[in-house]
Amino acid sequence: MALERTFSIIKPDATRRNLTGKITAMLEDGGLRVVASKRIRLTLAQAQSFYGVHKERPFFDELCEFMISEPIVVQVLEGENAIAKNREIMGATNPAEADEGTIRKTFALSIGENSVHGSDGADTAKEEIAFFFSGLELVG
Ligand code: RTP
Ligand code: MG
Repeated sequence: MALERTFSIIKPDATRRNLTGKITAMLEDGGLRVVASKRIRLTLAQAQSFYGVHKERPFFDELCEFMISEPIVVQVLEGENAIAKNREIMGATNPAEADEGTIRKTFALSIGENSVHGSDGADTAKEEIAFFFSGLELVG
């Protein structure tokens, strides 16, 4: 299978606890390569736009407020089957349901403050990468 790229966020609950390095190491140990990375602070409008697909959900406002509460680290990850592999390394959305050894089982505080985001498919990966990075910033 060809190399694939996916988009990842290290969320505010994790940057606040200085877990950027530990989480990145888990992604690398799982077989993914960081081909772009930056620490940024989202505006409310950017968070609402990024999570637009969830705007009718009851947790939308809370999610957007959480995502702007601290800086985040956005990354592009590359590897064989990177989208599915990243979801596997992350674990289930709710840490109580996540498998042992996953990022969310290890670090997440709750279903909302769950330490990482990862694209859920090829189309969203492409859109999410383009939302945060220009082609020049992707160094494979
Ligand atoms: P993500 O998009 O962040 O990778 O996570 P996911 O696919 O596992 O979860 P998704 O259903 O797309 O939800 C996006 C994010 O919204 C927050 N959430 N809060 N309070 C709640 O019930 C609730 N449900 C979801 C989480 O931060 C989740 O990652
Ligand atoms: Mg999702």
